[in-house]
Amino acid sequence: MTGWLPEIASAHGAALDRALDIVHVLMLVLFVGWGSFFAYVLVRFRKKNHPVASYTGVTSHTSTWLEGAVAVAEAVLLVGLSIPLWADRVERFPSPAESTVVRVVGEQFAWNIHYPGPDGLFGRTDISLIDLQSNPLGLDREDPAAKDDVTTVNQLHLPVDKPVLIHLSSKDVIHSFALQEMRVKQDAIPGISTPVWFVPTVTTDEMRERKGNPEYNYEISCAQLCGLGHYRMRGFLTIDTADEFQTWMDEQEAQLTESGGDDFWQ
Ligand SMILES: [Cu+2]
Repeated sequence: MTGWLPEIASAHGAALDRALDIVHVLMLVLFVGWGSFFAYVLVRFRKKNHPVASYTGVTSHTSTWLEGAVAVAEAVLLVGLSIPLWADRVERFPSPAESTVVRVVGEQFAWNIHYPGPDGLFGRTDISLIDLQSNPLGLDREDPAAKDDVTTVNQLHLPVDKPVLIHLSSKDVIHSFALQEMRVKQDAIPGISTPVWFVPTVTTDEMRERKGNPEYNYEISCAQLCGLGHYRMRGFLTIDTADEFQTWMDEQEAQLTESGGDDFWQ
């Protein structure tokens, strides 16, 4: 079963969709099964044919066996399918050295993106330095590690076919970082940095071609009702080739030098 979900553009997406399909098939079987049983019972034990209630009730053990079978099927789904899938997400994190590492900080109502720059180190951030217009992340540009850090608002660029390691947090309330095509959805919680990873496999250009829509963009949506402006908490994700990503990053670095690091809102 495909086609009822957004296109898949990450390495683990297909396995996740398969699990979702199987769970839906089981639910469909249960729905039809119990629905038919209910209809059968209504007719079979209608009052007209049974004016007096039976005090012995059902003597066959069929329903016990059926319920046992359902429990076994659910256990197999949980232990055999879902737990291994989940373990794959939480136990096999890529090493930072082989990944594109990014910080994403949600706020009402935007996604702040923070790249460590060529030195690979995230500069210090301080809540007292936060300025909603010029420094929404509170990045301390005096910190040597922060000098080359690139920040954007609602613009996340990532290279294709390379693991992405995102450290997710929030400045105010609980948001949820959702990348539909990547099959990524993770709550962003104030005070907690939550790692989330995936491997994008389809560039934005390839997806535009596939969709026949040259305007198509991957979006970052907020999947947690987080306030009045929740509906407009939308960012954009661009999956580049390695070269395109490097070019984009170089442009950001160049702008940083020009603006002295204050050009946050572009
Ligand atoms: Cu939100």
